[in-house]
Amino acid sequence: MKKIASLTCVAALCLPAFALAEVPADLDTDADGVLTIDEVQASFPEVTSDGFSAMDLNADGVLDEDEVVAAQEAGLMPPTES
Ligand SMILES: [Ca+2]
Ligand SMILES: [Ca+2]
Repeated sequence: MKKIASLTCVAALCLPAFALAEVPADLDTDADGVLTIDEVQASFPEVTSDGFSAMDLNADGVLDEDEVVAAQEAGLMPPTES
């Protein structure tokens, strides 16, 4: 029982951490926490694959929250705050 309780506790602690690392919800249409090029282009058709690659700092093919913030600060992606 003790082990199950501590696992539940860890899971509960992890959830807020994920919530803090969310990408803009209006862009993340499948809500998986990262943006694909399709999701970016759905809102910003002017973003090219080259532009997306420039934003994808770790080159894993998706943008996480840090990369979105960096892209917006660099002017590569328009701000999403309405
Ligand atoms: Ca997504
Ligand atoms: Ca990435």
